[in-house]
Parts: sequence; structure tokens; C-alpha cells
Amino acid sequence: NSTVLPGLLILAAMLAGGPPAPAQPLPAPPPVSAGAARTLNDPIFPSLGQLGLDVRHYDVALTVAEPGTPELSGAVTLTLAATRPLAEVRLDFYGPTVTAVRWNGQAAPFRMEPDRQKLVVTPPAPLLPGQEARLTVEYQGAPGVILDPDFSTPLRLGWQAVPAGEGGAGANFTLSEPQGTHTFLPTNDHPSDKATFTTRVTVPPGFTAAASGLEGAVVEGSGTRTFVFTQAEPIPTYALAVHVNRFERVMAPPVPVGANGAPVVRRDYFPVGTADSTRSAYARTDEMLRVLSGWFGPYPFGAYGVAVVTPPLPALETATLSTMPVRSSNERVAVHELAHQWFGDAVSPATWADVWLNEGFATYAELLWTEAQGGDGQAVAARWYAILAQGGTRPLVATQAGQLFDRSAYQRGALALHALRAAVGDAAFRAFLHAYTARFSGKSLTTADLLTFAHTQVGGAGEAALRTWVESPGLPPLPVPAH
Ligand code: MET
Repeated sequence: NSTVLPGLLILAAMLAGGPPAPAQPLPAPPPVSAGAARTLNDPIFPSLGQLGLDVRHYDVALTVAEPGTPELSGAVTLTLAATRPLAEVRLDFYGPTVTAVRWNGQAAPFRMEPDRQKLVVTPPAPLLPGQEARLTVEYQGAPGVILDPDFSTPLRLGWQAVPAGEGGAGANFTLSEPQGTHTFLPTNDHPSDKATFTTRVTVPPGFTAAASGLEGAVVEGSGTRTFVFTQAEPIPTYALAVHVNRFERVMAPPVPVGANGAPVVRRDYFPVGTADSTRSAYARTDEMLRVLSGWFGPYPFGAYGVAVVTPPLPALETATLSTMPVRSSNERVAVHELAHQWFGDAVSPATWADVWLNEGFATYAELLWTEAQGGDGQAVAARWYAILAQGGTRPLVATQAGQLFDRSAYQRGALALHALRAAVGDAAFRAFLHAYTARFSGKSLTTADLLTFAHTQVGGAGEAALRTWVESPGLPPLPVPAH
């Protein structure tokens, strides 16, 4: 799982000592208090989230006074509901020092559990099912460090800082999958609790902020500019994009691929000085939107584009605004991240063990795009098959963190869809994909849910083809669809 840098224990200790002790004795524990400490018990990241907590909306205000440094200050108001009585609210947070917590506008007792990366807030009375509350958290300082162990070069998740001088004037951005969002935002940091976001980012003059959602008017302050974004459809916490840079924002004509042909706003953000060879990877986004929506159904959000970043990191499908490193700026990765808007951002995995539902579908989009260009899709499938035959494979539901983004999640996941397509034919496969996105957009599902849904949509033969690829310990035969 995530590794905490020992040096950052200093931050942890600081956080532990920071908040004041609760001003008054805690209320007598109601019978529900034991349940209040329960996490979502994710099979891969068991400490994430809180059972029974439903965050509906995050109203986020971030101030980045010195872009390129890690420091930020934040104020977030979460709209909370509960599916069981909660005597405490336990948010994932490993961020800057908390300076204030309010429950429905009134100061509320809180404490940090840095070892568990939790901010624990005690409301005046338990939050009950059917109620809604507003929880405000203010914080300031440097985010915590959560390393992702899946990569040979350890990847620091969450809030990124690109110092001035490294080919730019200083930049910050989020790269959070799977569990980095709580380095800069107190969240129920799990894809089973999706939420909408309003994101306000205040930056110095000359800098531009970008974030997931539709952009509103820029508010000019005294020596600051505040950019406001509305993400109106629920997304998983890891999919929230926030970027600060000296950006050039490039608008393109809207593309009518939303629900009932609604126009999708097109904008890309390129750091000033981005090479044409990088920008050219995004020249065909309009065509990609048309091809993929033809297969998958209406594009699920109001906008799409990319924000290019300079560090050599993995690309990430941040909602409405994929985060694209310069080195991944090619059409294959561009179409992969675009496909994730449907699979990952709109239709999300219920647990991290189900993340192949994101990666398999997004990888399959690469084959569909190849075919749309007149290329040989079966050759793409055969290459994936050879990779798995050589490198080994596993059943698709992950059992450990190191499997989340491995070849089985990507290539075997994609071949599972190729097998479904081979079993039912192109027309039924396309109808299945449309029905799947219509049914699960805005929601989260397990692999078992997919198989059940496949059975109802395409019948036993289709489900069996998919199930073989999901469950078989070895490598099933290469599927060959008839066209
Ligand atoms: N979901 C990313 C992709 O596009 C990978 C993230 S790595 C933490 O493949």
C-alpha cells in the first residue's frame, strides 16, 4: 500500500500536536460509535473512507500564492449525508495543518490521526440518515507525501509542485490515482463515494488555473485572480483535476456528442512554450470524441480537453481535463485518457480491486480508434495477447496494490471486451456499451455487477465469454470477432 516517507513523520507529529483539544467533553457514545470508526474496507486500501458517510458535494477553495512550491491554503465545505448514524466523521486527510473546522457554521471539535491519515470531526449530534450537514475545513501549509509503490520510480501522489526554473515559471497540479487526493483535500477518498465539485483556485497575476468542470467568470482580486469551475456530474475523488501554470488556454469548436447531441465544450491548456509536436497529439480530439461516443454512448460531461504537464509522470484521466505529460503526448495515450471519461470518471469501480473496469475499457478504446483509422484491430489484439503470453497474467479482480495498473488490468481487461464482442457481434457489443454507460454513469460498480448486467443485456453466451476472461487463472484463447 502507500508508503509514508519517514521524514514526513515530522509533519505527522506537527499535525498531531496542532489541533486544540476538544473544548468540551465528547457526548456520551451512542450505540453507533463503534461503527463510526469503520472504514470502507477496500480490499486493496483497507484504511480508506468511512462506512456510512456519503459526501455529496465538495466546495473547494485553494489559494496557491507561490506556484511551484508545495504550499497551499485551502477551505473546503463538504455537503455530507449518512447511510447509518455517524457519531464522528472520519475524513481521509494527510494534508496541510488544519486551522479551523466548522459544522453547519459552528466551530466543531476535531483531531488528526496521522498514522491513519484521518481527520476526525465530532458533530454536536450524530449525523443521521436523511439529514444533511455542511462541514468546513480550513488548512494551510505543505501537503503530506503519499508514495505509490507500483512504479519503479516512486511516484508521489496527489498535489504536485514543479519548481520555477525547471522549464517554466512554477506549476502545481493534482495526480491522485489511486489515493492521493487526500494529500491536499479532506475527502471520503474512495471511488464508491462520488461527488460533485465546485473548485475555486486563487493564483497570482500571470498564472492561470484550470480544474475539472465548466469554467465560470474569473474574479480579479487585489493582486490575485480566482478561477471557478463547476463539475456538475459526480466523479471519484481521484479524478479531480486542479492545475496552476502559465498556461495558454486554447478553445476549439464544441462537439455535439453529449446527451441528446448537447455540445461539449472544448478547451486545452498548454504551458506557454509547449512544442507543436506535443500539441499535435490533441489535434484530433474532436474526431476521437465522435468515434468513441459512437461506441460508448453520449459523452458524460460538459467539457473535454487536456492540461499538459512537464514532469515525466503517467498520464491521468482527470475529469473533463485529462492530465497529459509531454512525454505521453501521443494519440494512443490521448484516446486512452479520453475513453476513461466514460470508464473511470462517469462509470467508476466500486473498489480498487475492480480497477480493470477502468483500464480494460480504456485500453480497448485504443483498438477501436485504430479500426476507425482503417487500421487492423485484430493485430492490436494479437499484440496484447503476445504480451500476456510472455509476461504472465492473472484473473482480473486485483488482490494487491501492485496489480492495479499491470498488464492484466490493461491488456487482459481489453481482451475480455474483445471476447465479448467476438461472442455477440459488433451491433450487440455496441448496444451493450451504450446500455452499460447509461446504466452506471454517475455510479460505481463491481466486477460481479458487470457480469450480471452482461447477462441481462447480451445473454448467457456473452456473459460466459466475459467471465472466462475475468476468472480463468490462465490465458484463454485469443478471441477473433467476425466483422
Ligand atoms: N489511469 C491511468 C491511465 O491512464 C494510470 C494511472 S497510474 C496511477 O492508465
